[in-house]
Amino acid sequence: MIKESIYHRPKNNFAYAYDEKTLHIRLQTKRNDMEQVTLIHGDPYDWSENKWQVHKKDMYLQASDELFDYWLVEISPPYRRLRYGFELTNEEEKIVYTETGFYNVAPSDVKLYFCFPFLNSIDVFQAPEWVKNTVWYQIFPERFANGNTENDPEGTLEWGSVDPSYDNHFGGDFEGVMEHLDYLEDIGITGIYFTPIFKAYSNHKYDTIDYMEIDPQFGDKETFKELIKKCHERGIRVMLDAVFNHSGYYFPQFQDVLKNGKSSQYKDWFHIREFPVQTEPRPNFDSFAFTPHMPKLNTENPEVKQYLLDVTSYWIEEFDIDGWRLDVANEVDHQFWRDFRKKVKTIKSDVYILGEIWHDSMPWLQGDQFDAVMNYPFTLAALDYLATGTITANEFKNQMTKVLCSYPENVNEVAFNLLGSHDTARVLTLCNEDSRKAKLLYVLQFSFKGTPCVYYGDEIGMTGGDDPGCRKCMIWDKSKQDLQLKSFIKKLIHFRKTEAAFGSRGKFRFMESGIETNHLVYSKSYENEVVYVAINPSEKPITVSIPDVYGTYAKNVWTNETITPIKNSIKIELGANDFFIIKAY
Ligand code: ARE
Ligand code: CA
Repeated sequence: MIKESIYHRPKNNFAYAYDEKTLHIRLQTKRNDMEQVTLIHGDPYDWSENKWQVHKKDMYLQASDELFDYWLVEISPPYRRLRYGFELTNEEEKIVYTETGFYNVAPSDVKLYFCFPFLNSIDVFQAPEWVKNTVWYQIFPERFANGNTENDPEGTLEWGSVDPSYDNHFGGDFEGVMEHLDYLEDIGITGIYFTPIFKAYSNHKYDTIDYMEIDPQFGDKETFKELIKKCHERGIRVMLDAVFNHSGYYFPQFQDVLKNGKSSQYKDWFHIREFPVQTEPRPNFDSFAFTPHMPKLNTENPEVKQYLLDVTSYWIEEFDIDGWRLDVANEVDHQFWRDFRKKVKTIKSDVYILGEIWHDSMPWLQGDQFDAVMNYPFTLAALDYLATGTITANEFKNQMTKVLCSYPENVNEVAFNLLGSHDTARVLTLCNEDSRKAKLLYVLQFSFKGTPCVYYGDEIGMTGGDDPGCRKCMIWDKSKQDLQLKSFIKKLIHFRKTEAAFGSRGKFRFMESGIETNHLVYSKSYENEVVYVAINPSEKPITVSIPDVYGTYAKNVWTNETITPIKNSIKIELGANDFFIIKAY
């Protein structure tokens, strides 16, 4: 037994409250090292005849990556307290692992065990329920649709006449979005994420001038109110971008510091390292990525905090928005986010809080800060596997297993799964414009654990490289839209809504990742059904077998064909660059 590989630590992704009654306990062991893992557990105060009363429950192998196996068990301690350890068995030996180390036999002293002190309801990580059923659509407002040329900024170019550059404008606005709500509703979209809409200098609006004003190029507050109302009438939620890490250069408070230096009343609103303030060659104040256009806000300063929390409440109270996406969330202090969450949830308890973090985000997902993060590790791995082919099916499986096992299951259920955004090259471009590859990516995205988001225009096959290439004007001319791709995505969205196991409640499990064939098979189960998904990105047809098929009946949900399992298994021919989605029940 390789003891060095055995790892567990309570109160994070290894031991957490799944809901008000249930704990999940996970253990990591070296891959293929254990035959069986059993949880030894009891209530710390449950003694009888001077003996601590212990019970046992087998854990199941939830997933494996390149190096490790991850075991999981669900348990509902009657008094919500738990002391526990693990009994590990392989053909060589049987040992017991607890907080104090390894033992040949289970120690009788409760003090030596791991401790989950109490399952307090208020501490349970709980994202808003509606998020699980949401299909997001990301809109970069300056490029979605121009509904009113009167608010166009000076120098606005003809819609789509040239490629986007760092500073050109095309006049997109709220009226444009309103005109196309039918379009969004028809595809099945139930949530819109808008990149920033507050008054700012640039075309992307990440350099805020006034957090209490709508940028005049998008419309006014009345129009925005109307837009929200119209969205809500159609069952579409609205999420805004909160750019609280930094302001813009033309934020009046920063301008005051530029003007009055040390004597400015706002000098502590930022992180100025020395006076006079200078921007060249590098700013002598903290900013986003060294750009002088985005001075970092001092969110530790109570005045700044109050100001930003007022902004937060204002847009919820007055406009009834449903979510905040937090820009550069990981560079802002945790204390700020804790207060932010309290504020948001007291005003409207089911507002969704989504952090923009590209890396491991466990510290923000403990229930006291965010409801989810943008799942860029998924984006990157999915694109590497299916778009550029730089990793194999097996590497994809390993990478995603690692990601999935580094979070609680209730966190994974609401992960924000995207294939691209205004910060990345477009999916189709990364697929070398091969829409067969893009379709496989959508199958993966829509069946994966978490909630999907479509970046505007991807659904009709728009192309574009890295920022600013990925911010082209939406194509509205139907003859230039890939309508086939659009109906493909629409069908997937439909399945998410109608097939329970396909949606985010389904329990996800990798089944196969072909070493030679490079194909991937996984399943999702929910209540009385299991959905099996297979993806074959290779140029060769393959045969995929699914052993131990669940239930009695099976059906290919994509083609509606009935399938008859033979001796409990299914064998299916899968063409090159093809997929299947089979439901067994
Ligand atoms: C513009 C140009 C860039 C140029 C930059 C230089 O487009 O090519 O390098 O200027 O100043 C906004 C605009 C951008 C603009 C930027 C700066 O949308 O167009 O760039 O402002 O003016 C990291 C951060 C993450 C951040 C990304 C971009 O962690 O928070 O970088 N994303 C948000 C928004 C952006 C926005 C800003 C932040 C600033 O979504 O749109 O940019 O408000 C790895 C790293 C990540 C890194 C990621 C992407 O994975 O680990 O940390 O994200 O790559 O680079
Ligand atoms: Ca306009």
